[in-house]
Amino acid sequence: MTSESANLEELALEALSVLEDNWLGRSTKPAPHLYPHQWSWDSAFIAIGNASVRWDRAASELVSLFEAQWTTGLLPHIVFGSRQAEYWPSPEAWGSEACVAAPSMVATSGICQPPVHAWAARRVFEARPDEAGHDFLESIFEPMAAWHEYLHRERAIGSPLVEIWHPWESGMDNSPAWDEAVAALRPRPEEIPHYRRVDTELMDPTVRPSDDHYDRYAFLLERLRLEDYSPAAPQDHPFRVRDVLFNSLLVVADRQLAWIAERIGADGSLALQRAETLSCEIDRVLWNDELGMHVSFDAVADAQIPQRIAGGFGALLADPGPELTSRILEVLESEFLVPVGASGFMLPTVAVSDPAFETSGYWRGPAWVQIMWLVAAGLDTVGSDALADRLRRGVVGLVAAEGFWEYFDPITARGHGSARFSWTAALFLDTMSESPIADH
Ligand code: 2M8
Repeated sequence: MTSESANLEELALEALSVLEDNWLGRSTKPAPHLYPHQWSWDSAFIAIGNASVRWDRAASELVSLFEAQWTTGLLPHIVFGSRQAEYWPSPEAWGSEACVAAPSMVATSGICQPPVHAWAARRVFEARPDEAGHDFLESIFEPMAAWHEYLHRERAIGSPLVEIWHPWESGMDNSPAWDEAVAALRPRPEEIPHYRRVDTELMDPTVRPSDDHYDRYAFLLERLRLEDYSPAAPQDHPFRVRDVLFNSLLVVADRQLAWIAERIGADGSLALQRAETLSCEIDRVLWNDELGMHVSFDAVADAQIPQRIAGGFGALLADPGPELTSRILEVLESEFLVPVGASGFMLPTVAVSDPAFETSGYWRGPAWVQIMWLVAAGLDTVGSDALADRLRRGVVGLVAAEGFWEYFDPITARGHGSARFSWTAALFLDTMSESPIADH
C-alpha cells in the first residue's frame, strides 16, 4: 500500500467518525454545534454517503425525514430534535405545532430544501438490492411521490418551473444571486419578529449572512408562518425565485421517482413527463445566452437574475444538449475552476473574477463539497468524464489537505465554517467509493 492510499484510508475512517459523532439516533445533524438538528438535503447527501458503509443508517436517515412530512406533502427543511440544542429559528419561531398539516409528533420548519431525496433513495436501494432494499423502496415511494406532487402543485405558479419562497429553500442562503430580490423586500420594523441569532455566537459573524439579510429572512419566515406556510395568494408572496439548481434537481428527482416506480411495479409515467417538461423549461426560461450558462428567475421582478453562480451548473444534470453544454463547459473551465492539489479542481460558488466574489463569505464565493459533487454528477451526465474526475480529485484534495470543513476558501484552500461537517464526510466517502481516485 502506498503512503497516499494509506492516508486516504485514514481519511475514510475519519469521515466515518465525523458521521458517528454527528449521529442523533435516527438521523445525522449537519454539524456538531452550528446545525444541531436534522436538515432535509443534508440528510439526502448523508444517506448517499452512508449507503455502502452503514446501510441501516442511510435508510433511517430518509425514513425519519419522511416521518416529519406534512399532509400537504411538504418535506420540511428542518426536523427538530432536542429542545436543548440552541438554534435560531427555534421550533417556537416556526410554530409548526399550530399548523393542521404539520406532523404532531415532531416540531419542524415550514419551508423546504432542494429535492435530492429520490436520488438518495435510489442510491440506498442500489447499495442493497435485496428484500430489505426492496421494502425500503416500497415504503418510501408514496411519501416521495407526495413530496414531488407538493412541489408541482403548490410551487409551480404560472409556469412549470417551481418556486422557492425563502432564500433558505435554495440551500445557498446568502448567495449574491438573491441579493436584489432580498433587497427589494422592505419590511416595516413591526413586521420583523424579535429574534436572537445563535450562528454569529458560534462563528465569526463576518463569514455569516449579514444582520440585514437575517432581518429579511425573519420577515419572510413570519409572513409564511401567519399563512400556515401555504399562502392563499402565492403570487403575492414577496420572494418568489425559480432557482436553476432546485429545478434541475427536480428533473433528476422525477426521473429517479419514475425509476423507483418501475422497480416496485407502480406507474412512473407522470414523473417522467414532468421531468421532460421541466427540463425544456429550464433551457427555455433560465438559459442566459450572454452569460453562457443557466441562471435563476425572479418571479416577482419577472426577470432573469443575471448572476453566474456554481449552482447554475446544476443544469448539466438535466442534460441540456450538446450546443448549450459546450457553452457551459467553456464558462466552467475559463471562469470558475480553480486548481487544487496535484490534479484537482475546486469550484467556487461565485467565480473569483466576479465583483460579487467573497473569499470566505459563506455562499458568496467559497467552494462547497456538495455543489462540487453535484456538478461532477452533472458532468457525468453530459459525458465530460475528465472534468468530473478532476472535480472529484478536488474534493479529495481539499479534504486531504484541510479536513472535513463546511466549505473552503478558493484562494487559500483553507477550510471554513464548521469543522467535522457531515455532508463533507459523507460525500468524501461516496467520492472514494465511486471513482478510481484511490487507485492512482
Ligand atoms: C445552511 O442553512 C441554514 C438554514 O437552513 C443556516 O444557515 O442556518 C445552508 O448551508 C444549507 O444549505 C444547509 O442545509 C444548512 C445545514 O447544513 O445550513
